[in-house]
Amino acid sequence: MSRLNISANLQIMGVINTTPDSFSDGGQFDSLDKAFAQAQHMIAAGVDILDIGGESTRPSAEEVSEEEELQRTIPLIRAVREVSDVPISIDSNKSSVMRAAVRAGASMINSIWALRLEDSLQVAAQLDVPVCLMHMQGTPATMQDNPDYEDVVGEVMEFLSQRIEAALAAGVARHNIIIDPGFGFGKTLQHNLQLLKSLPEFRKLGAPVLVGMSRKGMIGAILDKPAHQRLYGSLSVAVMAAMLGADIIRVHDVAETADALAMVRALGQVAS
Ligand code: 9MG
Repeated sequence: MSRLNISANLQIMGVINTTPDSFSDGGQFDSLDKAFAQAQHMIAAGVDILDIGGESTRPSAEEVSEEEELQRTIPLIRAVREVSDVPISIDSNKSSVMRAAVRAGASMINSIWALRLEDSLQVAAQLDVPVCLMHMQGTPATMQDNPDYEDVVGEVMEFLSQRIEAALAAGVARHNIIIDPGFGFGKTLQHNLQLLKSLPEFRKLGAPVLVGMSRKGMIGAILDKPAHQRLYGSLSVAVMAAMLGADIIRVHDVAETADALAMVRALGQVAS
């Protein structure tokens, strides 16, 4: 019997951040034209889902008004919809932005707050689209000050299990729930590595597992390299996550990740 855990539905989510201060894009894609070009590039490279966000999660990032977030994301969603039917996820924590994004053509919600803000649980239930519930300890502004757990894997699993229950109670369909351990969100390097190693455990919660480690500090801490030099580290952790059972891998470098995951898929298809 094979000990591999490769998902039969392994997918690549491409990060399209429209914030001028996005940590790894360095503001490169801060205009609609540049973000649209980036989306087209990802579509050509075979992306499965585009994740469009208008608010940075960097600790030092400024809060973005609803109006600004709508201006950054909605025209881009509409523009992508005109040229492609690739699934679009809206990375937002404001229920008004979620609603507007789905109206403009998005078909998934990415919630780093696991729908804990405003009336987002109810809105997600009404919109009836897949929703990613992510774990985060603290808030984006303070989460890396002193991440602290007695049992990081147990605590993150317990949190996600409670958020699944809350979503179900609010009327979110079980088949629409995706979970995410939230790499880098209130975690030290050791916490992140423990979570990665324990990824098969998360499948027991009965929902697809999304992971995002691309270009993150955990890679920088190991390689001692800045964000723009973390491609090989990002590909390595994408392959590890795929072999440990992740279903959706959120990345900046879609073409390169597509090649790496094609190799993983080929292994997954070998009869044991
Ligand atoms: C918006 N964002 C940044 N990092 C992320 C991650 O790891 N997972 C999800 N779901 N969203 C993220």
